[in-house]
Amino acid sequence: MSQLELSDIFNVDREGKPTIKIVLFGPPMSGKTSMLTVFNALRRMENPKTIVSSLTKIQDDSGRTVFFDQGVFQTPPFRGKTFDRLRYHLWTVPGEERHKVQRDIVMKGVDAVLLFLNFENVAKGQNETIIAEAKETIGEKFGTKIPVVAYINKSDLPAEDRLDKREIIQLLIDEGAIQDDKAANLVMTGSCLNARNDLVELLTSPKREEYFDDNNMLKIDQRPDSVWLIVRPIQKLTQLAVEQRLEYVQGM
Ligand SMILES: Nc1nc2c(ncn2[C@@H]2O[C@H](COP(=O)(O)OP(=O)(O)OP(=O)(O)O)[C@@H](O)[C@H]2O)c(=O)[nH]1
Ligand SMILES: [Mg+2]
Repeated sequence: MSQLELSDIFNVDREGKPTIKIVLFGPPMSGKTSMLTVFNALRRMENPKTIVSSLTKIQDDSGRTVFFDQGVFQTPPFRGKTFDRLRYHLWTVPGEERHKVQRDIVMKGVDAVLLFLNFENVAKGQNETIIAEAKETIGEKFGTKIPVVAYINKSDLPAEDRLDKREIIQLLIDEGAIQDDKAANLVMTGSCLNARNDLVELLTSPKREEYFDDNNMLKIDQRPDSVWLIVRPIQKLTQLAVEQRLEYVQGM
């Protein structure tokens, strides 16, 4: 089993590269497009070579997603080895209720789902609806063959404007999205707004040389904590997807 390559366990794209399709699935205005935008900015700042194709968007004039946003990124070379580089196809869905058909289309061929929830008080019902819809769309593979991680966005909001995290976790458990004993590992929180602001601050800092190397790239050890928080859910999903496939291959 030690000779297994990523291309043995993931689909390969037209160029023969192993790919993983991750969909950010969540209610309207939760910040899905914002997360993809921050992710794209981060890749540009850290290593533009890891951007395979820039964000493609189908949006209306107000920036609402009406079909999808998509960006393709790849993992950097691993210590110069000829290691299969995994390509991430990150997709967002349009959260508005009326765009259910588009959501169904975007979910076709999904490998892993990021349930992208909203901390805002007013979003309680929308979070509930979208979790149920994700489960219904994917069916029995939900959370098993297709791994699921939950991310609750807008943690920057003051406590009185935010939902209770424990209640959201309970909802995820009740809906069968996350198992009780795994909730601590699979439910994450963060703020795309903070991540964006912190990146802008680095770019405009008078102490730029502390953060950027000689090639003008952001040093990875200078990634702000807020940015780590929004990268983590994607990392976790990738890890789960790899583990899930290895188990599957080994069980054959
Ligand atoms: N306070 C706060 N606002 C945020 C955050 N992330 C995004 N927003 C704001 O939330 C609004 C919606 O963000 P989008 O990224 O367009 O949301 P979306 O989920 O793509 O929305 P749809 O495409 O309609 O489904 C915008 O006004 C963002 O600026 C966050 O972390 N905190
Ligand atoms: Mg959007």
